[in-house]
Amino acid sequence: MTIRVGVVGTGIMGSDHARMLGRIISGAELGAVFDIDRARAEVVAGALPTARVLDDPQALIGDPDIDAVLVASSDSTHEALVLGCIAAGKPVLCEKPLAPTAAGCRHILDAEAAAGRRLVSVGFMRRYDPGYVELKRLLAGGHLGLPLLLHCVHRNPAAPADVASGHLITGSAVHEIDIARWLFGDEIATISVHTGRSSRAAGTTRDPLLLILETTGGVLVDVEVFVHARYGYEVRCEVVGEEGTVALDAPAPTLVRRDFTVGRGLAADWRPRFAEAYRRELQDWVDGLRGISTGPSALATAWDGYAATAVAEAGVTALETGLSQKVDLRA
Ligand code: ISE
Repeated sequence: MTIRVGVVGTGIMGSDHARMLGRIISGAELGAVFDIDRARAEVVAGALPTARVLDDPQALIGDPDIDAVLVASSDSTHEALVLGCIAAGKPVLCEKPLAPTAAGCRHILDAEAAAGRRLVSVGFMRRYDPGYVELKRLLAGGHLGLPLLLHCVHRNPAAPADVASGHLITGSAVHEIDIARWLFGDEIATISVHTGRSSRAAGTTRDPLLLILETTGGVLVDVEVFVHARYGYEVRCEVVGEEGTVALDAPAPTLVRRDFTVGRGLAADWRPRFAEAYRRELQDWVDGLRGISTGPSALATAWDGYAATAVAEAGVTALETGLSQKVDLRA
């Protein structure tokens, strides 16, 4: 059985996903694509013989020849598209965020509950990164003893200047929010956000930001998010436990010796850094739809998408007010 996937949004991420579904992921084919820029959708479909270009995303969702939908369009469109998939009874993998507001995510939770079956997955791909997977395995095996702290660094070389500072939380640090919940199996109880001197490249945006989160189990998590770091893309973290620590440091396959120095290359953005994670995530989603999964899935659920957005939303309030915020998740 082959899963015919429709992709909504063929920008940077959507076109990568479409190519992977069409060429690399076993058991899947690209059935149709939609983008507000039809020419962009045509380029993607042109490279894959099975794909049609459709002019309406809701028509793509309802198309009888489409078995499942991947949503990679702009954030503000996610809620309506995911609700459309639930109404059509189609499984959907939605790029993060599930919806930009916690209220929007709650609509999705309600609709999925009313539908009576799990249809929604959210693209928090780091859960499939071999480094994070190993970190979680070590934690679960008790190798570090009781976890106490998680230190995180999330740096991008460049980003548009003058964007709302909260976007660093909702667009970037939201990955650390999800990974902290996933690693420790806890919700986030509080969040505070700290600013200091900003990079001049950021314009009016406060960049970097320092987030401090506390999980319901009492683990403290600090996140440096810095999207004008210039030198390269880097995601690192270290868990400190009672018995020891474990660090995740982006493994670059090459080591360059030159000019009396030894150095590892760095990615320019998240796509090469997390290419394997994206591949494994898509394969797991498709295997689940085909009913051939060999173990439990790590895919983020609608609840995970809701929790991440709710924490990020509280983070934006913390940034704006300068006050630590409690995160109130619905029961
Ligand atoms: C960006 O906004 C993303 O969505 C990527 O997934 C992330 O890895 C990147 O660092 C973010 O800035």
